[in-house]
Amino acid sequence: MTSTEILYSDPLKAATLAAAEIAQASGIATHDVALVMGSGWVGAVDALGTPTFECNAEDITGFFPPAVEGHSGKVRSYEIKDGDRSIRALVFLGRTHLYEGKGMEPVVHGVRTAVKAGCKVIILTNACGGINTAYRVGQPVLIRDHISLTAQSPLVGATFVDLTDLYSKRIRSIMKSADSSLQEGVYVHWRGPTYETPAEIHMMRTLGADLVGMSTVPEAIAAHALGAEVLGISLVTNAAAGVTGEKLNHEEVIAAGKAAASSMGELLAKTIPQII
Ligand code: 8IG
Repeated sequence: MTSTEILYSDPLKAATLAAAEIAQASGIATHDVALVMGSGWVGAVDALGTPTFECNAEDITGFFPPAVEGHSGKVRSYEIKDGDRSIRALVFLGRTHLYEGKGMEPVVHGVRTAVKAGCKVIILTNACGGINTAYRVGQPVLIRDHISLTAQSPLVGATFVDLTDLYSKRIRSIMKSADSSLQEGVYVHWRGPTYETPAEIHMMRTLGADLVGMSTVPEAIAAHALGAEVLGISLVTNAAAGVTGEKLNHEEVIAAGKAAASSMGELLAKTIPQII
């Protein structure tokens, strides 16, 4: 069987194999925390120091080459020192999205691999549109809860997983103690690849959403279902459709991400030792 066939026929086995390959190649038997760096967040990892290991994700079982600009498709290991304690962070630079049309398995393979690699906490970052008109471009927002509009789940069968504390209250409160200006919001998952129409954004706001994006929700569910604690952070990189009257473009997203990356990275570097 090819690596892709294993992913689709037995995703948890693919994740177990991928975790073993990362342990073997990096020399780090278990990792403590995983970070998935979305569009615009890649520069934030510089604040974690120099990686002790890096490889191309596509060289590991079940991973595909990157499909989006701003997503480099690397897997790295970092050592974060906290006194005499050493925290091992597994970092995915980029992710697979539902709109790529490869189905759900590649979308959640990274977080499943991270859990199999030992990670108890999964930090999911993304760039998103701001539906809440109080948000400004370049502002990070903690995901408090989500609304799924894709009608797709990474889980199959009679797995009735509770999602009442999907985005860990414990971790959100650590983040807010570290930066009291952090806001929380409800993230709505839109399949894409088109952005929304202004009418769809109006609908989402009416439903109670503050942020809109094309990722994170399946990964949060898959990680939680395997017992990991989840933090989701969105960087608002554009006002959602119809909010300002301007059109949306991907370049704006990349630029806003670049501008905010270093302060986001410092926040993560500072809070990870408190979270783990
Ligand atoms: I960045 O406005 C980014 N990702 N669905 N809508 C959706 N995804 C996004 C948006 C947006 N901005």
